[in-house]
Amino acid sequence: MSNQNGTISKRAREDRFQAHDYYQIDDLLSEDHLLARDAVRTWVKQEVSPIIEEYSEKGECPTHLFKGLAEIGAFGPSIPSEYGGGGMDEMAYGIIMQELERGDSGIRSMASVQGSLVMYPIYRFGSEEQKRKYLPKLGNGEFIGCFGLTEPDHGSNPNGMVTNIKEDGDSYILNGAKMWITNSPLADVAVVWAKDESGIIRGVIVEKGMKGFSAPEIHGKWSLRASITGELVFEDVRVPKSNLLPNVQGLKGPLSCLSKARYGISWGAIGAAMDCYDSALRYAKERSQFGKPIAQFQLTQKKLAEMITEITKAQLLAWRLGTLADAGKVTPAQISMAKRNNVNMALEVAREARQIHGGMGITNEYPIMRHMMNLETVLTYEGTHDIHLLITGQDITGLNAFQ
Ligand code: TGC
Ligand code: FAD
Repeated sequence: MSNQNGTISKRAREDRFQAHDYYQIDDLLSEDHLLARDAVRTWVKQEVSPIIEEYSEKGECPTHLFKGLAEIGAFGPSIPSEYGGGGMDEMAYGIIMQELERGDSGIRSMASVQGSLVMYPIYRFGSEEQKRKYLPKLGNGEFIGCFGLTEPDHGSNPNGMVTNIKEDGDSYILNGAKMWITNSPLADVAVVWAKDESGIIRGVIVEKGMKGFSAPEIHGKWSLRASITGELVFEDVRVPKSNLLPNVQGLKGPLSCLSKARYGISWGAIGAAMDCYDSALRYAKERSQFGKPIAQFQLTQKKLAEMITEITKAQLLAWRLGTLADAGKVTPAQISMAKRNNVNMALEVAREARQIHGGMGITNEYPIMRHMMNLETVLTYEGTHDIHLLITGQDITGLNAFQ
């Protein structure tokens, strides 16, 4: 299909992936960060970009990419390599998420869940035996994992969960259901959060094939269509006591995994925004109306100038977050601010980019609508836009709006 200028879509796709480094943030990164960034950028360009529109349209997860993601070190980049991770720092982890989400938020999700929500809790809260059993296979993509926190009636308020475990000899009996779980229909391993008989939240590792455990797919999503989402249903599932994560109790267990994943999302969203900006800038220079390129109109320049300004501010926020994370000084509330700001920024950039593309902006010739629809999920999962505002509100006032 040709666009209104007669140029073909293939060219638009091949030309994408311009670097946008308005404030020379590359100067703040190490050689290793730049190498990781370039390797993932190349992989996304070769493996994701050529297929992603098709998979999104079909509403199908490109499962063959799990192996490639493992090979480029996208699963647990900051988990030590002896446990199957990448052995890199938090900055590198963020940069990798940015490059993956430049391709598609669903591809970044595949990596976020595997690394930050499955490998990380096992690494941080698991026994040595659990780490040795699961982490290498999750790191190399042999196992796919998922993270079950949200329930049908408990999304923003996970503390209200009703999924529960009861002791029975050398096992726990697990009952309940989780909803909106990325990768669940494919997962070999699920990290599930459930209340024990004292009402304390505990983490258990549930394996595919355990009797009474099923993971039906959720259909009908208009967002994150290349990522598979499902439920987790537990009907008297017998889970060996050795599958309990021994080193954490309470809501801070799952929330600290979320901190890790939200950090990655605050970087990832910048990648989606950059891809939309790239496409809009190129289109504005190529597309003429009233005898001149639309990039020459002041209103188009305003849109583009504001887009790159917001992207640059988000990059600086993410970079600073990375330095704080690497110094071990980052707070959950700082991560909330960056997740909320950067995802919202990316969604606004996608909307402006869509306008610049005119009618072409709604087609699959350009990545804009796919990113825009994806970002509606990213704005909601890992804590909604408003929940993160209230976390900031609580942090600065000392007053809890959730009670
Ligand atoms: P609250 O009393 O504030 O906290 C309970 C305990 O947890 C500690 N804590 C944290 N620890 C680490 N990291 C964080 N981010 C933390 N936030 C809080 C806190 O210090 C306390 O510890 P302690 O020792 O005193 O017990 O809890 P609350 O019940 O008032 O809830 C607070 C609230 C609403 C902010 C929280 O529950 C929340 O964040 N809600 C949003 C839920 C959410 O984000 N769900 C995400 C599900 S997973 C997902 O979406 C994956 S998408 C994956 C993909 O495809 O990429
Ligand atoms: P609700 O909590 O019902 O919120 C509805 C609205 O009410 C929102 O606008 C919210 O901001 C607002 N609201 C709620 N409480 C307040 C308040 N106190 N003050 C003001 N406003 C409030 N979860 C997992 O556990 N694992 C996963 O892998 C996972 N993957 C996901 C993948 C997709 C595609 C999607 C869409 C979701 C996924 N989630 C996952 C779930 C996600 O984290 C939740 O959807 C999210 O936390 C919001 O919960 P909810 O959808 O139940 O909305």
